[in-house]
Amino acid sequence: MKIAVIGLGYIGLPTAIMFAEAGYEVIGFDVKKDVVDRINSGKAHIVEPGIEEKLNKVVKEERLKATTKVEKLRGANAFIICVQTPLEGNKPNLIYLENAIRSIAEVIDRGALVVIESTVPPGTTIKMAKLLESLTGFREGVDFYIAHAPERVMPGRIFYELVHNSRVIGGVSEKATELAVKLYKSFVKGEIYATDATTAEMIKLMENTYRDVNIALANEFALLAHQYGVNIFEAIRIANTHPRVNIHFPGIGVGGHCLPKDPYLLLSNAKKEFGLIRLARKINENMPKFVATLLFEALEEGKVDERNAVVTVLGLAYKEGTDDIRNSPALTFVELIKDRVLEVRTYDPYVGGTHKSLEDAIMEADAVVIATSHQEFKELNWEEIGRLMRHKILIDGRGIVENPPKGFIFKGVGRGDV
Ligand code: SAJ
Repeated sequence: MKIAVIGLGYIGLPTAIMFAEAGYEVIGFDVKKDVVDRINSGKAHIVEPGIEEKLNKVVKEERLKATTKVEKLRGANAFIICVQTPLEGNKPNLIYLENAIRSIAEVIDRGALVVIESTVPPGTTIKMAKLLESLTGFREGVDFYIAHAPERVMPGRIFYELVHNSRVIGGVSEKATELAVKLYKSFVKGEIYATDATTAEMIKLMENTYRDVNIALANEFALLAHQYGVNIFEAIRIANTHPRVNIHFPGIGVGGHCLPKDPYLLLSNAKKEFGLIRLARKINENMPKFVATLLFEALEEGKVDERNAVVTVLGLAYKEGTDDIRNSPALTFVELIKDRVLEVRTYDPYVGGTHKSLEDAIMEADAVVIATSHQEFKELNWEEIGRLMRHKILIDGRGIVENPPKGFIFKGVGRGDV
């Protein structure tokens, strides 16, 4: 059986490797020639633990080949689409997905299965089925089958999670669901839940929207805590001892390639306007601005003229332990303050930044702002750091500093108690 994987990025490449390891002949397609050349030489273009070794093996054994030529996909029994579905001005751009369907239309044989892994607005898989029908004259459920099988993995744990996470698979026709479930069972050990295509699309988007809305609630609690003089982290910790309460954590914002985008995908095909999800997005999008306010208040308290201030931002990644900076609130924060202060320095042990070492980054700085909760930052000795700074101002955008360090002007998201 031959499987074509279209889009060899963060999800497509690991998925292609899993199918190759499961014993299929896999042909990977990408429009980027440099990516394809790298893969064919056994080298990955993405960072993920274990990927180099696995890729090298399947390439050497000729179980995975990459190509930029649609023609090479001919004869595939299944097409797995893993292309990006970016937002443009809060509206999804499905051009990459449509291009993938157009490519498939050129080479698809009767009986083949098409699986969309890319995150898409509800209703998209059915639309793509219709597009493929109009391009080929084939019929879904008769001549070809199409299903949605959203990915659920977390970067850094992809190979473990691809195998062990449970999955949702929904076909346009029942036969499509059945064929897709059977295919994924070749490497998925977690439970596979079968449903229809639009339900599967909604489930994926609901999962990330649930998280986004709950983080927005935590952020609103944090803003309230400033008015009531409360340490929100203490309050959340105790509230979460209630058996049916699970409040998320407030912070400088919500980044990554999923949470800031998926709520808009969920709303994009809706006929009516809905308030809660959009409001939650706005609350989260506003958090970098709130942290900037804390910074400028602290500078004023410390009698530091903001136009002369040197500010060091610790962390650029969107979340701890990763080098991923997509939609990172740290970047938004830097943009917000850079024209108001003299100098913004950045340091991130995973990403890099303007300074290579922490010491250089904080030397003679007036203020430090924590924007990512990397473990390295949780272990810092603030009294030592304070000795290197020109002014001791610390802004905690991630709630990682429990006790305000001595001699500092300290402010943090949700730290109404200081
Ligand atoms: N964040 C908070 N407070 C919290 C939790 C997270 O401010 O309590 C922030 C993080 O710092 C980060 C952002 O939210 O900036 C997103 O982080 P995340 O860990 O919630 O999500 P992602 O984007 O890394 O991965 C999510 C995951 N979805 C869920 O947990 C429901 C992952 O399982 C999905 O595979 C992924 O989205 C995806 O591809 O959809």
